[in-house]
Amino acid sequence: MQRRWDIFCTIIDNFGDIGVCWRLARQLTQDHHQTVRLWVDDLASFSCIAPDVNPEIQRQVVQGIEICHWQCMPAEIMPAEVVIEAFACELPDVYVAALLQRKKQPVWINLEYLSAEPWVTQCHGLPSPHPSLPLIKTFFFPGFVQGTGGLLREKNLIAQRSAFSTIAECEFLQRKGLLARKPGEIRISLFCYDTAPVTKLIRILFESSKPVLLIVPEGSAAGSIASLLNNSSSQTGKLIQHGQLTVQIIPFMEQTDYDRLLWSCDFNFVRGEDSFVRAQWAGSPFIWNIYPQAEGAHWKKLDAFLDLYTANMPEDMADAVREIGACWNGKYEINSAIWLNFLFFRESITQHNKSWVRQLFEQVDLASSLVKFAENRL
Ligand code: TRH
Repeated sequence: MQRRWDIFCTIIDNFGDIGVCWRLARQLTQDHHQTVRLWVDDLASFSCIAPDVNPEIQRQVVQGIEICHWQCMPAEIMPAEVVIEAFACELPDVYVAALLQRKKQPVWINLEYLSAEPWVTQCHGLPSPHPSLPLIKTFFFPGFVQGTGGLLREKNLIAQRSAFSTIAECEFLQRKGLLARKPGEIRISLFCYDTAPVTKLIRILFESSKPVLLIVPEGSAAGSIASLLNNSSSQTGKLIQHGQLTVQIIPFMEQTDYDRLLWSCDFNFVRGEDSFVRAQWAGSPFIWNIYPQAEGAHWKKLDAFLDLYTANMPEDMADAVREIGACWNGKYEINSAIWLNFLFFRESITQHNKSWVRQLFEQVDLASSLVKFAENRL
């Protein structure tokens, strides 16, 4: 049934919150024919991943989704039938007051961050009564296993991925002004936090026996690479050459183009939540820079994911994956041997990723889980 959905997103830092909400909004609209209104508190950041969004316009329709700035919520707001509060952002008081006026309780979902930790299956779907009002929220946890809400995955993902032939890749590279593929070259995309040992990686890549193209979106990693290579500017479009290594600094891409960038690379360094999931759909070996949390809470999260992901790998391959993951997140120092060991397993990791994706496909995707959950409640 076509329902009305309100998704609320505050952009705390970075792009993960809006990245997830934007994908979810598009999947609910395109795959499930739902009517979606997306409330965002920072349209300028949003427009970095969705350039069709005009940060000057407080209320606009993009790809069939009504996008509203939080500030433009009228006092007489009519709430939707399904309300998603993304990542525990707090709904505006006026909206909560309007929810109370509804004859039928809305389906109010608190969409949580992604984690592979075992407790997620116990908390997914738990009710959370409002402390003072007769309203109930439900915790919805994305995840990698049955008993969670699943992962964001559009219906035509596999079809699109398979249609990304060599010709489609060449067209994409050309359209984005990216260097064409050279024979024998290793292509790497690099998206990471400031804490990642980028300069160490660059020194390792200098020594590569094969040509390496490192594609880096503009930002602080690009800046530190440019200064390491004695290049005064990290302006976009810039090519920096050092031995076998070429670095191409690129502007931030529209989200679906970023997905294609991941498809076109042999290795993807990704971070946070959304690019991390997209690297898994892309299928090439990936290295995850996890969002650092207070008191090292992210280590458990990293281990929980690696436990699941490496479960069916031979031991030496699992060790290589674990080792580079630990180093990239700052547990030990990364060095050439660790990188070369990971590189050695390139083909087998790619094969493993195919079965990993098949395993993930056995789960219902997040948007479908949400639609089903809402429909059962309404
Ligand atoms: O930006 P992030 O670091 O987001 C993080 C995480 O979500 C983290 O869990 C959360 O706590 C924190 O934000 C607040 O990384 P993430 O999750 O990969 O999101 C980046 C988004 O940006 C993703 O949707 C992909 C998109 N993107 C583009 O659209 N174009 C680009 O060129 C690049 C590099 C990314």
